[in-house]
Amino acid sequence: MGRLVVASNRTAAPGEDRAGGLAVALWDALTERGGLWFGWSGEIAERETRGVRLVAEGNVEFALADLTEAEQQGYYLGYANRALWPVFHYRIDLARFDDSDWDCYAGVNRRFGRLLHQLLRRDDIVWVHDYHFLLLGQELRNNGWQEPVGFFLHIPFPPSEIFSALPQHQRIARALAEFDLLGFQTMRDVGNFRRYMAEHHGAEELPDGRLKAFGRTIRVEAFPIGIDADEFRRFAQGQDASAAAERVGRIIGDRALVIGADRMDYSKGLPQRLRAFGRLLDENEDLRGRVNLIQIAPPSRETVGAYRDLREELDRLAGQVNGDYSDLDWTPIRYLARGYPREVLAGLYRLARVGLVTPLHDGMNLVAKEFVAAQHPDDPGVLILSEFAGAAERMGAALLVNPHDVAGVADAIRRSLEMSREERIERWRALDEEVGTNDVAAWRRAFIAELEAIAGGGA
Ligand code: ADQ
Repeated sequence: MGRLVVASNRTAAPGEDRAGGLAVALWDALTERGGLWFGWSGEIAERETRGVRLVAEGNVEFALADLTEAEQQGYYLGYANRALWPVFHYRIDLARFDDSDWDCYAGVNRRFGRLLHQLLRRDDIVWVHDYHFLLLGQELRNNGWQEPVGFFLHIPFPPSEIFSALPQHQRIARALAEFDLLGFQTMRDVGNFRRYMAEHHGAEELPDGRLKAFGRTIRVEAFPIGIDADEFRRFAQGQDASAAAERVGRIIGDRALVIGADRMDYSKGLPQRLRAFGRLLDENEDLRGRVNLIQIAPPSRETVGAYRDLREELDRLAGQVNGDYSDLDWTPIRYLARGYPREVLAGLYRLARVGLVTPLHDGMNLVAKEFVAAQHPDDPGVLILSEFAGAAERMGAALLVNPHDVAGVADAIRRSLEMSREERIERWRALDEEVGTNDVAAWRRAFIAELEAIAGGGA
C-alpha cells in the first residue's frame, strides 16, 4: 500500500494547532498508513526559497514551504480570500478581481506543484484540499505525474452563473478536470458543478455518473464532512466544559441561553442574526429579561477590508440591541470578539437552550454538528440551522431557517424556547444519529476508498 499524501494550505505540523476535527482526521489517516503532509509553513521568507523544510513525526513527514510577502498578499489574502472565497460563497459583490493576484495565485500553485512533485513516489495516493490549491492537480500533471489525484472542496461550489463571473473560471475548470476525483460537501454543490461543466464546457455525464470533460473522465461526488462526535461528547462532559458552564450559569441564572459561535466572517450571517435577536425582543415583551444571546466570534483575515467592515457593523448592532433593551440587571447580548478552546465551547453548547447556526452560505458548518454532539440526551437544546449551510442537507430535524428572513429566525427562536421536551428529544435523536454515523472518520475513509479504487483501476 502506497503512502497517503495530503496537500493543504495549512498543515498540522509539530507546533501547529492540531485541535479541530479536520486536522485530527487527516492526521489519523496519515498515521494509519504512513504518509506525507505538504503545505505552507505559515512562515514568510525574505525571498523565494528553493526547497521545503522536512519534519518527521513517527511515520508521517511534513514538507513545509514558505511564502514570500508578495505571495502572501497576492495568493493568500488576494486571490484566495478576496476573489475565490467571496465568489464561492455567492458574494460577487465583495469580490476583487485583480490580474496580478491571479498571476500570483497561479504562480504559487506552480511552485508548490513542482515542490510536491519532487517528493512523490510512484504508488502514492495524493489528496489535495480546498480553494487555495485549485490548480495543484494540473501542476502535478505538468511535472509528469500520471497517478490518481483527488481533490476536496471544503467551501460551497456556487451556481454556474456565479462561478462563471470569475474572470479566470475557464482556467480553473480546465485545471479541476486534471483531478480524478472531485469531492464536494453536498449534492447541491455537486449539482452546481455538473451544470457549470455542462453549460460552459460541454461536459458529458457517463452512465456510471462520471463526468467527461476536456478529454478526461472524472468522478464527482458529495462527501459531507463530519466531526469526531465521540471526542466532542467527551469535551462536553469534561471539567473545562463544566467550569465554563458554571461561570456563565452564575451570570445568566435561570434565563434561557441562546448560543452562536462562528469565525467572524461575512458568510456566517452574523449581522442578520443579531437583528433577529433584536426583533425577538422587539416583538416579545415577555421574553425581555428572560433570555440571553452569547455570540462568540473571533476576528479572522483582519487585513481584508470586508472583514473590517463586518467587525464595525457587529460592534454597532450589538451595542444597539443592548442599548435598546438592557436593564439594570440584564444585558441581552454578550458579544465576544475572541476565540475559546473547543472544550469551553462544548460546555456552553450543552448549557444552551438554543444553538443559532445561521450562515448565509457555508460549505458544511461543523459548529452545527458540535452543538448536537454536546447536548444532554435527556434535556437537549434546539438547533436552529440555516437552509444554506451544507449541514442542512442531512440535518432536516433541526429547525431550518432562511437566515435572511429576520422575522422567521426570530420566530424560530421563540418556537425553540417554547418547544416541549418530547419534541426536543425527538429532533435531537435524529440529529445525533446523523452526526454520530457520518463522522469525520467515515468521511475520510469514504474519500480515500474512492481514490484507491481509481488507483486500483476499479473505476
Ligand atoms: P470554517 O469556515 O472555519 O470551515 P466551521 O466548519 O463552522 O467553519 O468551523 C470550524 C471549526 O472552528 C469548528 O471546529 C469550530 O468549533 C471552530 N470554531 C468556530 N467558531 C469558533 C469560535 N468562536 N471559537 C473557537 N473555535 C471556533 C471551513 C468551511 C466550512 C466547513 C469546514 C470543514 O467554511 O463550511 O464545514 O471548513 O470542511
